[in-house]
Amino acid sequence: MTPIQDILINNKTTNSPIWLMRQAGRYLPEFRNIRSQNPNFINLCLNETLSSEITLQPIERFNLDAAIIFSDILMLPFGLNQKVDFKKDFGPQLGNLNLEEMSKLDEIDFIEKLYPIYKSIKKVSQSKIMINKDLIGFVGAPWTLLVYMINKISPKKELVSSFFKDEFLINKLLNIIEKFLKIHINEQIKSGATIIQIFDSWAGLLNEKDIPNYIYIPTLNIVNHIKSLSIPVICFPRNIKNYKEFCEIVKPDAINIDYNVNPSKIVNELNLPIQGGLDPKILLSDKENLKKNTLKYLDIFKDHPYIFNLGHGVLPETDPNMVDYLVKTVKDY
Ligand code: 1CP
Repeated sequence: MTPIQDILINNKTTNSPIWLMRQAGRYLPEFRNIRSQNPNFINLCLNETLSSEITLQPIERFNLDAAIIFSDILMLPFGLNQKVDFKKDFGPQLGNLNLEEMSKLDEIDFIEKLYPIYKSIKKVSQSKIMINKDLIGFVGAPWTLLVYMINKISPKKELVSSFFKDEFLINKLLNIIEKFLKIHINEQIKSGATIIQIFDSWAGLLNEKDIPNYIYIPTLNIVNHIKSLSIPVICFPRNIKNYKEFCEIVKPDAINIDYNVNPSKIVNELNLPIQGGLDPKILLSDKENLKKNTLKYLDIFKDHPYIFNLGHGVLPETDPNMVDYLVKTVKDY
């Protein structure tokens, strides 16, 4: 059993495995080299040779316990034939929604469109370097995907006031998202993903009254689907108002906390494995400060099943030497 599975399944507290959100990508020179020759981000995700190579880049460099597949949560709307572009210094830009066409979309066509992702997962999982390590497949949560598909650009800080005006559209779209998320998850698992992480990056945008309908119920459906396949699931409902309530209702196998969560408080409130928390900006400071903050998390969680990770993704300006120092600090603990 891998160190991470030991925590997720047996709730072990004696080891401290580590992987990092956004560990594959932007801050690594070897990634930037590939990226500079591949201006189209979607095509890069669909190039199984390069995407499997990028997935393994951080594993070659650092003593991490898991790889996360190089892909994006917006490959789902892409698979549903909504146009998705990644613009430099702007972020994602989606095209118009054609709900009628989307509701008629055939499962086989969706799988075929995303097939290189699954081939890339298979390739990574067969790599020798992955022995005793997990391969994390992932999806966006239904709510976060709904936000991008309707808003068409990153909502950054708030939703447009008209967001909820067409309830028919929202409910119909949520059904489609849920159906194809399950298919996308099935294919990732069949190809070799050993854990699924659900990213709900915009969970913090909702008022309390809307959280059950847009977060708890749709996420629970996905979590239960993953559990039915006997694969552990980690949820990251970033900036959600109430992590405790989320865990009691959705019951993932582990919860990733963001960097605004007070670790000493949450450790007493949650009785499931916890992942993450460290502010990625700490990696931009110095080694002494990094060590101090890393040890703080390790000390607080030393008697709790804990997977070391960050409270959001590795920032592009991070020095890879700092990541190396972080991994070593955790491994030496
Ligand atoms: O320009 C580039 O080089 C592309 C930058 C990039 C990368 C490296 C994007 C664009 N996506 C990714 C990969 C990615 N995205 C991974 C795999 C790599 C890894 O984690 O190591 C993962 C897990 C994601 C997940 C993702 N994509 C999330 C959830 C996590 C989070 O950061 O909150 C979200 C919201 C996205 C959408 C997305 N993809 C890319 C951008 C610029 C955005 C928009 C972010 C925003 O709205 O501000």
